[in-house]
Amino acid sequence: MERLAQLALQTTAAVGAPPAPAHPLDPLSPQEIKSVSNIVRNNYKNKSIIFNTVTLREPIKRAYYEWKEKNGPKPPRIAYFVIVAEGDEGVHEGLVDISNQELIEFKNTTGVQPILTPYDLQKTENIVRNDPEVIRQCELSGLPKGQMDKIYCDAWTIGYDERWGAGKRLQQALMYYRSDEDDSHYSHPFDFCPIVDMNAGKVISIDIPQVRRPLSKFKHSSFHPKHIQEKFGTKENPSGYRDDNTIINITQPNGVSFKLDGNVMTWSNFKFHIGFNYREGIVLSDMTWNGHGKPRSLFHRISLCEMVVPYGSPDFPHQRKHALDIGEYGAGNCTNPLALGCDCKGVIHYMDAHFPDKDGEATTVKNAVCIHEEDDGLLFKHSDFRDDFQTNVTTRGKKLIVSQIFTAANYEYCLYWIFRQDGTIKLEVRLTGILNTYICGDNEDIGPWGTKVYPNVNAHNHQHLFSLRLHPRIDGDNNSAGTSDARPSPFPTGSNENMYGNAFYCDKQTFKTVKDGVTNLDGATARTWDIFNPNSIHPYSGKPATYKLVSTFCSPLLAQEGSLVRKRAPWAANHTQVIPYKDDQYGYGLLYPSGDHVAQWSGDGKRGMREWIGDGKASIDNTDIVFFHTFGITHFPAPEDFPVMPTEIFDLQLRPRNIHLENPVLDVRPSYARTTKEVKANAVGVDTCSLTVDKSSRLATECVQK
Ligand code: ABN
Ligand code: CU
Repeated sequence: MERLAQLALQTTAAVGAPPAPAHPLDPLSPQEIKSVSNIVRNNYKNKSIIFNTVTLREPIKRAYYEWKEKNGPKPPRIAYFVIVAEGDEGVHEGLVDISNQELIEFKNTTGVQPILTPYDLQKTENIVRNDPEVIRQCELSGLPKGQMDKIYCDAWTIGYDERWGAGKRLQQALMYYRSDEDDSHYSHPFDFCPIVDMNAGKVISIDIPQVRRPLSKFKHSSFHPKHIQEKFGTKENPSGYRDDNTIINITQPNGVSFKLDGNVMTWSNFKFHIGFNYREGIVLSDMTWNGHGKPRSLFHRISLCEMVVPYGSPDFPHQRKHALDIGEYGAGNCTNPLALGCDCKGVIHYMDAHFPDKDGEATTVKNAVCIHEEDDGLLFKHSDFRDDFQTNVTTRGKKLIVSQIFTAANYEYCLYWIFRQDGTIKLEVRLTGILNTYICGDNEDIGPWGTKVYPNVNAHNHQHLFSLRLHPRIDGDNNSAGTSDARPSPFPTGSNENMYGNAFYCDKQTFKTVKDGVTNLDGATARTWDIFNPNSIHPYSGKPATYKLVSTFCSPLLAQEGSLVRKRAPWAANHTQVIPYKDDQYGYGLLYPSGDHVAQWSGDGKRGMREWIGDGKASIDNTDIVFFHTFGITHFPAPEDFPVMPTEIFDLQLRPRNIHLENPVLDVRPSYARTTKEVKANAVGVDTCSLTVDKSSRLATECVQK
């Protein structure tokens, strides 16, 4: 029996244990974080330690459903921690049983490095500013003496550099100059890159290009109001902002239609748990659909489990730029506090997120998760031409949005998990923030590897690729997956089977083994993917209950075989991988496809996805599976992306197919409905949307322009 399954049998909490939250998947509370830190600190009394991670170790799937569905014991509260101990290589990591106030495992893992926290990033700038050789290089580049307070660096993990391997904890400092504190430093990159040993607290090397590029003398380009005023302000319009700033509000006079019980959301027919952790950020679990009193399970767990941003410049040391932002920094660790009416509009419910600081005290990011509803346009409509379209039913929909925004140094990633009333689950990503920039000389030919987005500013080509992790549970634990391709009939025009040449069909291939599950988008066949329960057959269509993944923003990974990024992000080279699910010894498993400790992994050996794929022979048909989907875009920068990018939007959808008996939104109250008889009798029918009813909609001609 797994250790956690054994622990699940001991249900009483020890004296001094903090109260357990209501739901076993709830993130650790501030009290729980503190209590874990105390236990860990006691165990490392003789060492100087820095807390890196304290997070919930989610219960194994079986224990969870035994509690949830079979009246079994509540799974124990287990925390996973990572600390860095002075003088020790690698990480110290382990597990604390919070309920029993007991350290149940701890070890020093070497050859790996921990995730970078905001504390680690902030520390580096000071180290760099005070290093004599960095100061000399800044001055050589043209920085006047005594201006080191104007030097900034974006601290990145080194990725992997074979000169040092994984023995030291290293950052590469991407260097910039800010002419004043409110400037955007990305207009003024330096050409050299210091390497910082974080544990030693010093610069250990500086990568300096053979051809030097002096610091740009061009004025910075920025985007704060004072800079907009400088750029565009006129006597008539001092602010410089265009004057089309009429307000659009979302009004919900009767409040929201979602219900939150702690972290458990009920909205429309959906029910699911909203979790949040340092690494994946938002995690949606135990998702069910309850249509007409029949609850059905859909997904056990959905999250973004990894991402990579590989850059395309062949010049050393830019090959090191391939941030695995979720595994190396954390979509949770880097999450923003959100502002009411700014980041999302309407009637908002927020959830806070809690993390340990370096001393193990709990810190809180207020308003880390935003939950709200918006109008979703038409849900369905039909009118009858026979009476000039007066007979009609028009039903508007609304959507539920669970969102967060995280900042990966220069970039912002805005993540919107969107639920539609018809059972569709959508993930929308909005990419904004600032391009990673590098200096270019006045007349330099930068080749095809980037774009000059501003004088002396080269923005390298790059990609933003995500791994979406779907653990389905459609009508039960045994699920399958496969491709779905639109194909013309294999029979030629004029043949008995295709006399007129017009026949086409949907070619569905079920993945039998892990090897089959490694597939790619095929634009020529409008490929989608099915995740389905082969044991749950629709009474009309005879087809299995399915969630269909529709995802077209699927750039191929452009780095070649043998490249560092291909080795370190083995999941990124294909658009799908499907793995039979296995619990970890100590909890929920198969989480991170670039491994548990991503920073400074060389990409060699079997970790994460490479280990899970193994020889590819394992069966994935009609069993408990995890479906990984790589999606994202390739970004060839343009001047329009500078000094800050207008949001670039890409998305994907999971749509129910052969799950519901018929259109699942027939029971959404129509906005307007008039039958043919009502039209003939001049009766109104149902009307919740016309100008006489909906007081918030008006004719533009009747609005006073201010
Ligand atoms: N994109 C690299 C990165 C992410 C977060 C923090 C620092 C650097
Ligand atoms: Cu980009």
